[in-house]
Amino acid sequence: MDKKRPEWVPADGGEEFTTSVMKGVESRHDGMPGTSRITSHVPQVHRRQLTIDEHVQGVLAKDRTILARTITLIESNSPRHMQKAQEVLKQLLPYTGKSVRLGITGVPGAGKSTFIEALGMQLVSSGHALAVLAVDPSSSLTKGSVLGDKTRMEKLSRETNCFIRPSPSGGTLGGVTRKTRETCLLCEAAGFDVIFIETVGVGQNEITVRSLVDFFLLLKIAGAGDELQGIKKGIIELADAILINKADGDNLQRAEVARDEFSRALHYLKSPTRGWTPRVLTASSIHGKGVADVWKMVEEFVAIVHKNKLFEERRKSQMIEWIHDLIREHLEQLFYHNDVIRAELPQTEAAVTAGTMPPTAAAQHLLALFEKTLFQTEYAKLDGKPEK
Ligand SMILES: Nc1nc2c(ncn2[C@@H]2O[C@H](COP(=O)(O)OP(=O)(O)OP(=O)(O)O)[C@@H](O)[C@H]2O)c(=O)[nH]1
Ligand SMILES: [Mg+2]
Repeated sequence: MDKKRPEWVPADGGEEFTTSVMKGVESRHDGMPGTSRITSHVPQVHRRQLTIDEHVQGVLAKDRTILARTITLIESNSPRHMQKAQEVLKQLLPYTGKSVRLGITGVPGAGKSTFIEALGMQLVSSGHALAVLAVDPSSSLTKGSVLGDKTRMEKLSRETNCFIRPSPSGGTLGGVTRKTRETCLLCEAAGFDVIFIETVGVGQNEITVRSLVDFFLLLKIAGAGDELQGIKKGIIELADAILINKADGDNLQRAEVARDEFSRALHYLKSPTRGWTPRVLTASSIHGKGVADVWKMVEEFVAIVHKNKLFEERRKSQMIEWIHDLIREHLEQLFYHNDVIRAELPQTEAAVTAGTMPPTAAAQHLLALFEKTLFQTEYAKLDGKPEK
């Protein structure tokens, strides 16, 4: 079958862009056979790749198309694109850092997108430029919610001062974190002063998001039965605020009870942010009630963390953490993709489960083997090279 690649795939993009688009039915919108009336007159021009300078200047000029294409570039896993993306980012770094990054997480259906639409509309109308990055929209739990998000943020997506972008969840090396972090930087350079990162709360995600944002907001719904679960998992400890959403209709009273319960629970927990006491609020995103209070709280928070220097400090330590995350991931990949390790791992695991080898000895054995293969590769590289 004839397959066409999406328009954002660079002309000389290789297999690293695995997505392809199937050719549609050749008929007009009225269902009659023939070429589409809308596109028939448009010449099919293959988009050429932008230069580093065009990426940099385009992002700084707030050109949304170029911003979108630059995000696509940083999302690519091809080493050549990664190198180019790094150069673009390097040049944009001096323009980054001036935003408030808000992480919004909660179980599927908690109302994250609805809340973002409500708060986002308020922010945009008061002159803010807002970027919304929806991480993990294709998570196994919420398949296909990108489409849902588009409709739920319908008004917001039409605003010129708002930029909505789903961040892919898959990929190797750095995965979500690298791509989302770098997308944040690009959005900052493009002048967005508020960045929302929406993610489905499934444990690990919250920890990742915490390491990306200045303010971490946990969305909850009353009576979902997971109140205590959050406390047990330690997720609540990461939150700068908890918002009990859907505080409307029959649910209002339950939401208020939940708010009081959470407030009590928070009282015994350590705040994730020095100088700030986490709060619990209620809101009805669908009716826009209580939404403005969330932003007032965020502004109060930002003033405090700027004053006590935590804002800068946290951003710096997040970047240091980022380096080590990348190194760890790279080493892990090298280890688990190493042929010798792959061959040896099953029998070592079997020896441990059979009780003939202690786990520590097993790990030491595999690591020693790995180190040996690394050195062998290095020696092999030196072989045949003339000595200087
Ligand atoms: N009654 C009421 N319903 C709400 C409220 N906020 C959201 N909803 C509804 O809850 C459903 C889920 O809302 P979303 O905003 O898509 O939730 P989400 O957390 O983004 O969901 P995922 O992206 O799938 O994880 C929708 O049907 C919304 O209309 C609210 O404040 N009150
Ligand atoms: Mg959503």
